[in-house]
Amino acid sequence: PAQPLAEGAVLLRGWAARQDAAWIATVRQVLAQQPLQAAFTAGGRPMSVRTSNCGEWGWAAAGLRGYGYTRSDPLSGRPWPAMPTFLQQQAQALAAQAGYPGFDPDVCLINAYAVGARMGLHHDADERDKAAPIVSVSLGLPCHFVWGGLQRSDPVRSLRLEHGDVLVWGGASRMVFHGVRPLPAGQHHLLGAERWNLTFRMAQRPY
Ligand code: MD5
Ligand code: FE
Repeated sequence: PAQPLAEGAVLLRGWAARQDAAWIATVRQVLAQQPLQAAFTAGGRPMSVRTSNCGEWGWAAAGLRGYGYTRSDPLSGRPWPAMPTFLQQQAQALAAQAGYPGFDPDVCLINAYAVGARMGLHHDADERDKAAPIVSVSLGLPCHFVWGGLQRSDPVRSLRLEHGDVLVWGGASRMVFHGVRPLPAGQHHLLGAERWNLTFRMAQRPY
């Protein structure tokens, strides 16, 4: 059953675990076309998370050249690989389950965390239509996810996200500040010492 975590935010605990082999095989196919690569902050420093994308658009952080959604990888110049049908359909079904019918993502951003990798507190503001939710799927090692309010200075809550957990962020929760604490060491039977997070977004399409 769907648990509301906050207004507009729905936790579907373990919903991607039942078909985890299909999720992982499909992501590996994307990574064969678009390998994980380090992202760079606006200041030019490498981030600890490595990223890939599939879909019409992708999110790229190319350091001094800025960051945002592009149609092609700024490093290779090649268009992002298409979003596999399996990912598109799963993301739509998960969003509908959370109360967001009509979700039609044009981006799947893939974040890969090695042990120690983290993501600082931020909110996701580059998408055109903030009415569209973001569907987040976690695979592999568990992490400590933190999320707060609409102000950076708001107090944060911590949530352990495990393999197969799905979070749908919409409505009043769409713009909350969030981050990921440094990934604790461990071994996952399918992903080894890594965590993957997939975020499905409507970056340029209207919702
Ligand atoms: C992650 N990724 O675990 C997280 C999961 C990112 C990112 O934060 O930007 O790639 S997505 C969590 C998320 C997305 C949109 C809104 C909210 C959380 N939120 O309202 O807390 O790699
Ligand atoms: Fe984010």
